Amino acid sequence: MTTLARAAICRGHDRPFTIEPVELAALRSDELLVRIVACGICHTDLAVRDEQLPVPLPVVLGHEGAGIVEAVGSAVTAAAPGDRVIMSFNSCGECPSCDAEAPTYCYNFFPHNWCGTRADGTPSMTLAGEPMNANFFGQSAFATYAIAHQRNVVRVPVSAAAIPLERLAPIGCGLMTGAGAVLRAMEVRAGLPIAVFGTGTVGIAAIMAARIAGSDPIIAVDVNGDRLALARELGATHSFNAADDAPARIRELCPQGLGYALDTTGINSVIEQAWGLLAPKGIVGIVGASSPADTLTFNEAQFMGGGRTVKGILGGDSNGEGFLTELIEHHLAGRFPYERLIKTFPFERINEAIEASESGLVIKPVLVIGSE
Ligand code: CXF
Ligand code: ZN
Repeated sequence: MTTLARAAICRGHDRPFTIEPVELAALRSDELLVRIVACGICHTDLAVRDEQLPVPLPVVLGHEGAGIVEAVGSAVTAAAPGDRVIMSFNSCGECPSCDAEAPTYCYNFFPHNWCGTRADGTPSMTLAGEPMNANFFGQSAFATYAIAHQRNVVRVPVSAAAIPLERLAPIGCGLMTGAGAVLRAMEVRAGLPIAVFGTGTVGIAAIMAARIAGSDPIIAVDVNGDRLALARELGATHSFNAADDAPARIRELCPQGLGYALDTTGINSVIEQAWGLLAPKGIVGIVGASSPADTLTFNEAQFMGGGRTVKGILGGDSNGEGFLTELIEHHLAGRFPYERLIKTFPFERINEAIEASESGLVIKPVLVIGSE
């Protein structure tokens, strides 16, 4: 049985998203039909709109969806009809990365997340009878219904029954990316200094995670004073304006160097500065999107001599359900108060929500698409 839905169609950077009637394909045995309650907006959605990533347009975006399972295929064990679920990225489950519980580095990431169809090339959605690109991150959740998969659906634990889905939705991408960079990818050790460059969703999630890990000091760097103030409220012990010679201020505060630096900006000069601030054995984590043509330069003696690491990190090295459940537990315990970043918008106001994100007014816009 197919499903009628309404979805926000993205046709490129110079066109507003338009909400139009679509039809979702009949469920396969390993798929779930999710009635979407809410979906966060992430910069990756906008990078696709702007054709900076190889996802075909037009397309239905949205990859921080949460909702209620409406139906499941015969082979699905991840959730059952009526379950509250959050969705994250999809993966193949069969490659060396997936075998090693590192699905953000899935060898088959593109066909499972970004090719516009199911991994086997069949469309999962039509618009006016013609195939529409969808299955974005295995969900395309800027819609009233989405087809999800056994591997990208996480059941909300009973302990979080009182937390609304509009708050849980964004945990499956930006928040997981920042927190996981600190807690999983860099395995930050207590007592060592960390600096986080950029205080958007990913940077502030990293700062909250650094507080959980016991980093000291925790330094936030940005050009936006309001965001630096928020970073201080949520865990940063120090904040420096990037325009105010932040590297010199960091050197003054941490003369032995940083144990960890996390770049969320994707700006080459910022990454190279961060690298130059590392203590022996220090790690600089790179999570910001940069231009595909960019090349970084590091001094070789400093690199090898101090045992320093430059680490590219995708999705915070999340392993899916295990890490997302851990983050929900931190949130319930008050250690991960990311609700401070969220502002909700009705689905119909998707273009306004995007504008609020791009102007810097709102850190994490979340679309409310249906009721619980
Ligand atoms: C992704 C990148 C690939 C792994 C999961 C998260 N980021 C999306 O914005
Ligand atoms: Zn994202």
